Amino acid sequence: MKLYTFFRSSASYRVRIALNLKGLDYEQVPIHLRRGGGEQFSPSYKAVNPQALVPALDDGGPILTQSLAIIEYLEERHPQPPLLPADAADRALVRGMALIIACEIHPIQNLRVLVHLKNNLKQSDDDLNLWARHWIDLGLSALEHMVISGRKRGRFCFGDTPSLADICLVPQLANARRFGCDLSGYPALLQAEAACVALPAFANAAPEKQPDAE
Ligand SMILES: N[C@@H](CCC(=O)N[C@@H](CS)C(=O)NCC(=O)O)C(=O)O
Repeated sequence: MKLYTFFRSSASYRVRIALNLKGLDYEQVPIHLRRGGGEQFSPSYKAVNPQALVPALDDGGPILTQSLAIIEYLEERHPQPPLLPADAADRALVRGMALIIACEIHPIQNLRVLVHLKNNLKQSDDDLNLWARHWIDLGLSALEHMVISGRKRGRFCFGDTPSLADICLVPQLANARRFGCDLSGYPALLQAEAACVALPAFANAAPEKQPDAE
């Protein structure tokens, strides 16, 4: 299996965690998102992913893109250990938590959005940070509430085993710290993060542990 990835990319980080939790071997193909204007825009990478985003997964069939679609594929092909609960309503709750991050937080402060705000809309670096922190805080506040009031309150976001929600949470918190967010208002999320990073699958997926880390 070949994963097109960038060490600091939180969407790639999600897939690395899922692969590690499933105990799957994979080769990393680093795509540097900054070097030379961004290797994601090279014709050779756009042939892999026309969206010019990482991650992408080559498992011998069609190239797969979109981190959550990739993780759901891994879940179907390699069901153990499960990353989603057995009950349909519980699964929807966990997917809902993951989607708060993957749909409502991450895309609004992704690299290309910030580059557009800066280069074309002439916003300052300070404004960019304020923008990112605003959307991160809004999403994390909702997620904190969902975790605390969830019907399976445990060590992780949902219950006592890591799920798709935790896979999205840990990279998003790392990203939040890069933008200088104050995370002290999210004790339940920090507790889930601590439980996650104690597991080698999460620890070994961390940006600083990757072969392309700078
Ligand atoms: N929804 C996509 C998001 C992928 C994405 O935004 N990747 C970022 C890195 S985390 C990227 O490649 N950014 C390059 C750019 O913005 O030019 C997914 O979950 O895979």
